[in-house]
Amino acid sequence: MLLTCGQHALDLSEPVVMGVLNVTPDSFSDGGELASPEAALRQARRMAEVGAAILDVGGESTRPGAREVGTGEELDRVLPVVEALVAELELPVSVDTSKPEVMREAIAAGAAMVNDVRALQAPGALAAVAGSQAAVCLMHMQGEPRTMQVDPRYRDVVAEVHAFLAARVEACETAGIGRERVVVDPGFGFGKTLEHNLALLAGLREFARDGLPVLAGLSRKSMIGALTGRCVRERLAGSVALAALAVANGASIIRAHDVAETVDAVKVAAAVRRYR
Ligand code: 8Y4
Repeated sequence: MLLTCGQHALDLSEPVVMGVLNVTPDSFSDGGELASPEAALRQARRMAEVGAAILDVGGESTRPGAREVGTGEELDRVLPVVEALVAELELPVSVDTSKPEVMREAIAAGAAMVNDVRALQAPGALAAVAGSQAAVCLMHMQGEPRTMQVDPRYRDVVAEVHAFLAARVEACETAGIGRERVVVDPGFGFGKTLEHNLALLAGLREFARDGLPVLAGLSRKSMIGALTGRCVRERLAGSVALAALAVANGASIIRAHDVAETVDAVKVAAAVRRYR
């Protein structure tokens, strides 16, 4: 399976790792250490060296309870990093944003993918991607980051998330974004209880069956905290275990903070999946 990703054709015949590069000063996983483009670039080089296939640059914190960021502030954070990464590295660069203006500017700066936790639902977002060759990751979220973890409810979480994503894939096709550049993502932790997250991971094959690449973002998330009692900086083993399980259940792209460890987990899980 090949994903059209701007100038790149990303080979997904084997699952790959997307490295997370936060450029938010308040990012709770990196404690604001990555405020400067230079620091982001150093970390990006390291991720590329240890086997990341794609890098995801995000300037808007979407953690539960996070405040919203203005367009100007997000552009100031993200654009210098996207420009530097595209200039120096061979890998496709993804921009994590829901804002059409940020999408357009990042794509103009060379971004090869838009990773949108709001699945291109903002007015103008479909058009911002349609007029390019960029790929898009359509993610499911119930509610908005500030309040999404307050009593999320589903009748059948796998069926509802699947139906939402199918409708967004269709909206993309209607807007001129062909399936060869679409990735789907159930959105672990985005308006989901532990039980919802487990149901989605167990049911991930349902999503992969449609033939589109499935992205899973589980790295350091609160479901690991709920299952192990561990704080964010102690969640590496849990994250790696979930990455392997997601691959076993059909995921093609694993979004992760700890790239080297996740690349190994993805390789062993892919070997087992291939054998099955
Ligand atoms: C510790 C560190 C605990 C980070 C939680 C978190 C996804 C995503 C995020 C995802 C896609 C996060 C931008 C949330 N998660 N994009 N983005 N899929 N496509 N939380 O699962 O990493 S941010």
